[in-house]
Amino acid sequence: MSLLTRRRLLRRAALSATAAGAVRTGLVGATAAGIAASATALGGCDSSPERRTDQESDAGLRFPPDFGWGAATSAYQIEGAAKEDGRGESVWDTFSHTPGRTRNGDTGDVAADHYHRYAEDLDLMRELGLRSYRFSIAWPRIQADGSGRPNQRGLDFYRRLVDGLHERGIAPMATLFHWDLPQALQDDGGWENRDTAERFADYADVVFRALGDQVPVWLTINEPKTVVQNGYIWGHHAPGHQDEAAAYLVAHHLQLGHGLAVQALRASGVSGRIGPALNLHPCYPADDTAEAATATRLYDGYENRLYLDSIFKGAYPQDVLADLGPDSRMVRAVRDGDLKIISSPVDLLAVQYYTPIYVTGGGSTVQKLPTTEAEWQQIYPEGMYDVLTRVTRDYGPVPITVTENGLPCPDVPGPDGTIDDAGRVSFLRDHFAAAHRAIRDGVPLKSYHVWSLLDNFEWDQGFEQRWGLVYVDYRSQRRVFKRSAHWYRDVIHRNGL
Ligand code: IFM
Repeated sequence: MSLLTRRRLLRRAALSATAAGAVRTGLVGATAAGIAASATALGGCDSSPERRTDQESDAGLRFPPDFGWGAATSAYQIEGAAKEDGRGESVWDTFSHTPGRTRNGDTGDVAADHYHRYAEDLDLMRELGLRSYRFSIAWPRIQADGSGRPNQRGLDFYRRLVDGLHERGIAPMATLFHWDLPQALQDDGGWENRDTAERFADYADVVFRALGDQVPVWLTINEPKTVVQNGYIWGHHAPGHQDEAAAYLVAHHLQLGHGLAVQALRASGVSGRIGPALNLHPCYPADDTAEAATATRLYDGYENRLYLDSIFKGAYPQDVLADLGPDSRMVRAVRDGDLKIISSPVDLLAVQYYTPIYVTGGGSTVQKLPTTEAEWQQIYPEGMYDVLTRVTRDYGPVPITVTENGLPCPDVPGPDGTIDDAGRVSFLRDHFAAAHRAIRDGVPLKSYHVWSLLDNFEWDQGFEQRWGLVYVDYRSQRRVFKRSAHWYRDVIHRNGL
């Protein structure tokens, strides 16, 4: 086990096993280093003290004329209808139904009932003025067991959805895999099994041929890093393993699946554009020491370059490979030609930005900034600028879409029924302003999707964290625009702040 991962695991063991997230930054490390004295766990939704712009100077910022203002969701988090119309079981059905795995035992069985209420939700999107909607397709709806003959009723649902988007003037953006792997494939080894990457390409081909005439943008695999870290190192996401050797093997097969799906799109003759959806975390040294700078470089390798270098440069980063060691399962699994597949040319990069990471000389992490209700998330809008400019600088001018950015707030309807999530408004305004600066400085950013359209099933956190622009009363399934939704509608209308 690599030094870096051993430290992470030790830290994880000391953390309370509650919060969700792609990164587990170290509250414990923070205490040890004494650095986080200024960090406040807001547990709320206040605006960031780190903002670099003020509201007045942001006012008047205008985005490019055709900018794709959007919002994002994923299938398991909103659809419900877990057993309908031939849908098979996914790893998240298994995981969420296992006692103790999710907060309050919540599952995605019903979630926001979007499968039945999609038409109402499409109307909400129109009311918001969305120009783009990013959703995911549930693989087990299309192939219940992950392979073989497609389930027409599953395909029909997504056909109705994309048709409904077009009718409302909203461009569909479809993610092929947002973590709901068919359980049957997991039973055969899941992403540890190279064959899953092949199955994924077959499934992608089915979907391209069925919906390709109506979907202009495809995203392959959502946040492979989260599957690697949360699903296979920490184990608080499906499939719930704690096995680092397997984790990086999974990282390779996920990326192989990505590359094969890109090739499948080209082979299908469908004209859509395609790219990966990566959650990128800017890594900064926690102090001015040379040790912190060195440790930060390796941390960045695991967080970012492990996925960017392979896709855009056709090579895994040497420092990460060296840290994993030549006998690691991942290094042994890479076959001749794999990196060529993984680096099949893409049309765009989807960036998901939530938090920075501060790395100490010892290779652990500390929190230096206020967090949100998601304890792993520190609020740092400038990180959006840094991530966007970095990928353009290091990987060339590939068109970028932000496919996720947002925060959870403890949204409770007031006596008059309105939901005043002022902190979400500040958060989004600051991140939009940072994105605008990146565009000004040459980043080809084409669109921006807020996470999320609706409150939804936040994985191991169940329904307690509310990430939506639109409030969902899970008992009645009533939807209510939060203040942020009204504000976002005005932003879209003005095309700026
Ligand atoms: O809800 C998740 C989403 O599924 C993937 N990106 C991070 C979000 C917030 O944790």
